[in-house]
Amino acid sequence: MKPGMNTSMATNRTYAPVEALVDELARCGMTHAVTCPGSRDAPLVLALAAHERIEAVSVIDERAAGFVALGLAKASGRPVALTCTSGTAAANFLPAVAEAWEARVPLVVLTADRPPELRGVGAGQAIDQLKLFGTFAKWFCEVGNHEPTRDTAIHLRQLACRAYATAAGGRPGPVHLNVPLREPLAPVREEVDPAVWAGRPDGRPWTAVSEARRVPDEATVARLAELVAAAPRGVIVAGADLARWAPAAAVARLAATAGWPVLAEPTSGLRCGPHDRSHVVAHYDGLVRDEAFAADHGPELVLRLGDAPTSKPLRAWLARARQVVVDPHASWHEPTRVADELVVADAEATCAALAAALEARGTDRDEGWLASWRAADDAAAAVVAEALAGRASEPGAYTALAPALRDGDTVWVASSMPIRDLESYLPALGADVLVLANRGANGIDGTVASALGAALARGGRTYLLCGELALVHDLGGLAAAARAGLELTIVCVNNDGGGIFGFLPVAEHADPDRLREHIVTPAGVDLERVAALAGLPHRPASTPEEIRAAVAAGPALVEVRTDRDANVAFHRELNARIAAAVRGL
Ligand SMILES: Cc1ncc(C[n+]2csc(CCOP(=O)(O)OP(=O)(O)O)c2C)c(N)n1
Repeated sequence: MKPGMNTSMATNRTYAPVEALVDELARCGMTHAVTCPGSRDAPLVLALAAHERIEAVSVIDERAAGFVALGLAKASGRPVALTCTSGTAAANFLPAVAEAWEARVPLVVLTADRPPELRGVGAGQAIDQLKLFGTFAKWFCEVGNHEPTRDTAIHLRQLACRAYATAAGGRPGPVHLNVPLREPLAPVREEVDPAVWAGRPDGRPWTAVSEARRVPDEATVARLAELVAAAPRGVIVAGADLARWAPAAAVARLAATAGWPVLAEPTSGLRCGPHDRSHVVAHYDGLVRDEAFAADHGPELVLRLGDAPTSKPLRAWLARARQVVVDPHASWHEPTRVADELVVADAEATCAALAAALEARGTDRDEGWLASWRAADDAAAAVVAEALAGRASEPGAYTALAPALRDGDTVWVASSMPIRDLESYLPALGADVLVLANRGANGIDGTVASALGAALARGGRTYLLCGELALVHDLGGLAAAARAGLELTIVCVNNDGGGIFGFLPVAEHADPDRLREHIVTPAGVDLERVAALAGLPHRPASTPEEIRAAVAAGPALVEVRTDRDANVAFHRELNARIAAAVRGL
């Protein structure tokens, strides 16, 4: 219970229905909300802030607020409310709502609006908010203005249940309720009968929603078991965000039963954690980059769980293989477009049923197959560890914290090279760490705000790994973190622009001056001043050892300066050394 909070204000005809809506969201299980300032949304904001079971965080900038809600929902796995006033405020939610749709993150977006008579007539702060988020919202509802009756209370309570369940259920994603509000917008006292607005007496939701798991039927399991058993040289690809759909132990058990390696993307939950990692291959990007290894290790079958990893060499290698994709939400996230089969079923249940079926029937295992993957991964890990120690490099900066990570830590990884370097070079770890990234739309926007949301959801230590453009892109997120009193630890590689473009053909073919000004875009921002904005100490560091020491001293913005051209050359050298080591096995 929040001390001193008036949890049921029920002060007037505007607040009473809004409070019923908010109370019902809490009854459904909502624990967090993000609020943005305004007058039109004051009833929504104050009702969320006052509710005893909802932790409300206030963020000034709606673009950052959207990503804070996204980070909260992604890290907690639960729908988070996000509210703002009318007008362009609501439009600033779009990037986060788009990412939430693509990445299947549940949000309940509550935009305050002018009532119908004040729309399209030049009233202040009014834009057309109907279906503002287009196809990115799973469900849109114009909540409307209603008479203050029991019927309205029942309608709103069930609407809240539907909003919560729609965001969380099926293919999870954002829902949008547009809430027109009339005066009084302030909590001035009026005669209100609490019985009119009350929910069910025992705190239950108005309508409890249960959703059956999509457990694969016996025939499907038997057919998949035959396929797996007939392919001793198979692999499991544990892709992005799999941790949200299946626990690592279930996938590890299936891998052990089949005798297959698990190519584990960093956000899959399989690369790091206390589960059995004896089948986990972390350096698959470096391995399949080598043509000889890729050709020798063409798999008989690939079972893909989670979204496809980012690695381009892996995607190309996968496209040549026979693939079965387990897709719990029929999302058709199948960028190779050559999968043989899409199994629409719960990932955890499918792994468990398949493992049980294989254990019962037995498999012809090819022990040499797993051993050769393991040996190659170990060789790659040794090369990477030796190459990164004691020197300044981007892969070294992004993987520096690996030995220092502990159970319960959260790592948020920015788009561009940070997620790619982690995918290529982060070794498998025993610490129970949650690694998160925005891989739905791969934006470099909202990175700090997303990490802030994850930190609020999880507590404990949160690390943000990012390039300096992603950091500068989200100064609003940094200001939001400072205002929320949350001290992030940020490891930021400053390579004077977008280092990723040096790896792309545009770097070879574009006019160098135009490339620099319009594509690489050095920000020319002093990160010491950026740190001051966030109230964080600024600590320059270069080697992994220095980075760990800088981080051990407490929350800070750790700046690692690198050179873009040298970084491209170093990646090529490192990948060549991995290939040479693997060929020498
Ligand atoms: C919102 C958004 N705008 C633009 C891009 C295109 N983009 C991809 S990577 C990148 C550069 C990122 O630079 P930085 O964060 O410094 O990381 P680095 O490339 O140096 O690793 C840009 C602009 C994007 N992905 N998202």
